[in-house]
Amino acid sequence: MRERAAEALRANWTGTSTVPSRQLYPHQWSWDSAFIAIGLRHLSPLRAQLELETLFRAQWGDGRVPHIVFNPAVPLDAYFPSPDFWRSTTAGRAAGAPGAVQTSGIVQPPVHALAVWLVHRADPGLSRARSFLARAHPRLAAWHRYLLDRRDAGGAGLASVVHPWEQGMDNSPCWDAPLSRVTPTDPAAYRRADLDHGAPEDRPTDLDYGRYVRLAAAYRDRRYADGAGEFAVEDPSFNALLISSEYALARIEAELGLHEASSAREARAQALTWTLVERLWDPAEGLFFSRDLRSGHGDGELVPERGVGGLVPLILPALPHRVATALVRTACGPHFGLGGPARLVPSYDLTGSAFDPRRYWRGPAWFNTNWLLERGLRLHGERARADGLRRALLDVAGESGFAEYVDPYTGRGCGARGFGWSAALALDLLL
Ligand code: 9YW
Repeated sequence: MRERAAEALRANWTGTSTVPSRQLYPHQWSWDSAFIAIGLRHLSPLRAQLELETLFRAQWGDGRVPHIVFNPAVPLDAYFPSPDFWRSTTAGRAAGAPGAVQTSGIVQPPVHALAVWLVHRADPGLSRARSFLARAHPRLAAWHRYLLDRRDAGGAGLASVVHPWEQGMDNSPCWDAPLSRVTPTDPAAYRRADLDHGAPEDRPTDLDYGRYVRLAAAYRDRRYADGAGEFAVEDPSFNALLISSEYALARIEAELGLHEASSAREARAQALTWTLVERLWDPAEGLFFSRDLRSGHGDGELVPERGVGGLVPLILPALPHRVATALVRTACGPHFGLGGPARLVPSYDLTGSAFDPRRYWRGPAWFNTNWLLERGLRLHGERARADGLRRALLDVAGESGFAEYVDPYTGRGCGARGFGWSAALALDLLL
């Protein structure tokens, strides 16, 4: 298993970073790279450091870390939207996009400080010799500052996403309501490269794509200025990952001798956890929900769809005990089937009307979200459940050839094989 996972990661390594999949995603993706580095550290701590450093070389002047860093050697039509769509070196200039590389202009979940910390811990000697933490620290601090300041569209302290691609679970039913207000771009205006490699019944629909393209083009045309978009959502998974990375950044600061900054950051991470509970927790449902800031009045409204993102705050150490207990109950109940009918936790409510066991983030199980839940269960003392999930994750990863995502009941693989984070996170759990 270790050898096969290592082989998949070697095959996806470009020399400076790792692609999620050679065919479907031939560039560098932001949160993929963070998860990949977490696995890669067991094979080569140096490569794991380079993976993250390559990504941070594409950081913009305003602090944002782009969701894609394009490989100039890959043909333009291999992935849509291609670099010419985003115009990072022209439209992005207003927000400080780097001139030397082409990137997208939206972001992805901030798993990076957590990855930097775990990569450091794998080989502290190498890390010190290369000043890995000292060089990463200002970049991570600027990245978090961007999210907590410029993306605080709701004014409560949480970061909001301006596109479903930013949250990472592209076509989750959680986005159906906020997306329904967006007029789709005419499909004749672009060509979906994803359908060259992925089965249409597994992928987002054309209607979804039209809306993704409209939102991204509008953001680009505003020269990536924040605050005015049609789509603004406070998401529990995105914010939980940010808070978890704030804790990791506090540890990085302590390691660098920045003790005051470290304590202040840790206190803030705790306060943000309570804000997350205040804004997004639904005690009756025992789950976190996304807040659609553009619906209703003033503060927006919670979107009543049960996505796996609503379980992800289980990774937070300062979660009140009653909330953690309720989350575990929900994970093990009929909607997510952990330890019951589901082999792995699905991306969306098994009983939901939009549930589809094959279609991307509308039901299939993903390895990154299951890895996060395994960590969360362990953190909150649920050792037997964590062990069970770890075993299932390893079995399904091996059987499916490190599939991109799987049917949550049968574990049957869908999408790409030899997928970057699936191999990396299996490797991480093996050790
Ligand atoms: C796409 C690369 C990315 C992931 C996202 C996933 C998908 C891109 O692939 O988005 O074209 O649909 O939804 O989370 O980072 O693996």
